[in-house]
Order: sequence, then structure tokens, then C-alpha cells
Amino acid sequence: MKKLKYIFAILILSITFGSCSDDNDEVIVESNPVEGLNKIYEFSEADHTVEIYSEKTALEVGYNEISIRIKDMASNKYVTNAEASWMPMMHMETMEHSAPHSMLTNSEESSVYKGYIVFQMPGNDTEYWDFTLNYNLNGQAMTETHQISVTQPIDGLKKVQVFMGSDDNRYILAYVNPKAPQVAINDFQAVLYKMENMMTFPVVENFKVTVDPRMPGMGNHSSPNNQDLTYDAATKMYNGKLSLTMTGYWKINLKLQNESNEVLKGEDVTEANPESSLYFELEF
Ligand SMILES: [Cu+2]
Repeated sequence: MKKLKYIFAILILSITFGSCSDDNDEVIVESNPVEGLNKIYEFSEADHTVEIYSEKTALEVGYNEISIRIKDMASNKYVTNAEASWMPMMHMETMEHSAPHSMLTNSEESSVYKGYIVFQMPGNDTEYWDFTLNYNLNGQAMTETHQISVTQPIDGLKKVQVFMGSDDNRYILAYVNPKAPQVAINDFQAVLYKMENMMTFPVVENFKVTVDPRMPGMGNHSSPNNQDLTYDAATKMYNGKLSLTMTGYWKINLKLQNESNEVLKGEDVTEANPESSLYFELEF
């Protein structure tokens, strides 16, 4: 998308300038690969700086897209061959555990290492998160661990569920999209992980999550044309459709089903049962 915009900008510029002068074919378009993102951390070392960006203003419980840039102070350039990787870790009073996370990739923008982390819980006065970054800088392997702050979402709405399924496995289901919900049929996206142990969270493939959005403040009415979340191997995420017929508070009732359509968590919404024990919350 960014590349497309870039190409578009060049196209427009070349048309604009190309038409009035011939010697102006060296138009330099400054594109900012972290435009619109918030720089939430900057870790300065003697010879380089690590910048951490997020769409949000802070790291929150739930799904967080994170972009990282490493600036080499000697050349004053952002590093494009860092082969960066990361490992989030929570240090609790009685134990340590990691969090579901993607790999870091700079395939979109060569100087931006992008990925996501699903934080299951916030830090507090005595328990904290950090992440270890591994990368190459001028042929040297670097490892750095930085403490980070993870808070509950400012809006207080539930966007991640950590739960035990009826198969006795522990799962983590996190809301990804829509980021800006509309009164429309929205593209709905979520990620699902199994907690194998404190450090290992494999992506769960080929399960299904049924979708039943309701407005509890308005007689618990539903909406038409929702589509259950199904697994997409290309993105390793679950895609479906979320129909929102008006603005306000919605509870998105969910049911997790395995490949045999056995329900592992959640219940149908009925007259007698107004909500599922598995849900996300939305307000817009
Ligand atoms: Cu924890």
C-alpha cells in the first residue's frame, strides 16, 4: 500500500513536471516509511539508536503492530540488513512467560522491521514486560533487552481472550481488525494461538470462530450478513465479516470450534443466555 502511494506520487509528479520542462526528471520524492506511527521508544547506544513505533500511543494488552528502525550513527542511515528478531518476556513474581508474536520482517520497507505481539496481560508495580532484540550491525551480532510498559487499553474494551478450551488446551484469541469500524460489513480479522508452554505459542490452524455481534443496550439485537472467522494460511490469521448496523457499543459473541466442529469455548446467544463467555467488545 505504501509502495503504491509512492509510485502514485512519482507518477503525479512526473506528469506535473514532465509537462512543463524536460530537464526536471530528477524529482526526489521523500517518503517516510513510519508516517502516521507513534515513536514509543528510542533506545540510544554509543554507535546506534533503536526506534520502536506503534500505531497506538503505548503498548497495550492485545494485538500490537510494532515497527522497529535501527539507525547507524556513523553513517546516519537506517540499517537494512539487520536480520532482526525478537522475544517478548513477562517477569512475574512467581514465573516468567513469553507472548504470541510474529517474526520481524523488512520485506515491505527495507529499513523498517515489522511484526506484532499479542500481550496477554498488563505489567504492574512488581511485574513487568521486556523484549530482547537480536540483530546485526555492521557484521556484528547484537543482543539487547529493554523493559517496556504494557497497559490495559485506554478504552477498557476486551480485545483479547486467554482461556482454557474444553479440550484442556489453553488458547489466546486476539482482535486485529477492523481498527476503525464503520456502519457497514467490515473485514473482521483475529489471531488464534495455543499456549503449549510458557514460551511456545503456535498458531492454531483450521479452527473456526462463529461471529454473533449484539447491542446489549438495544434489546440485544443482532445484525445480518456476518461471516464466521476461518483460517487464512497466507496471513496465518482468521478472516470473516463483521456487520455493524449502527454506531454504539457492540459485544461480539464468539464460539471457538475445532476441525471436527466441536465447541471448545463459548455459547450461543439466546433469550435465556444473552451473551457468550467468549467475546470481543467494540465501541465506535
Ligand atoms: Cu504474565
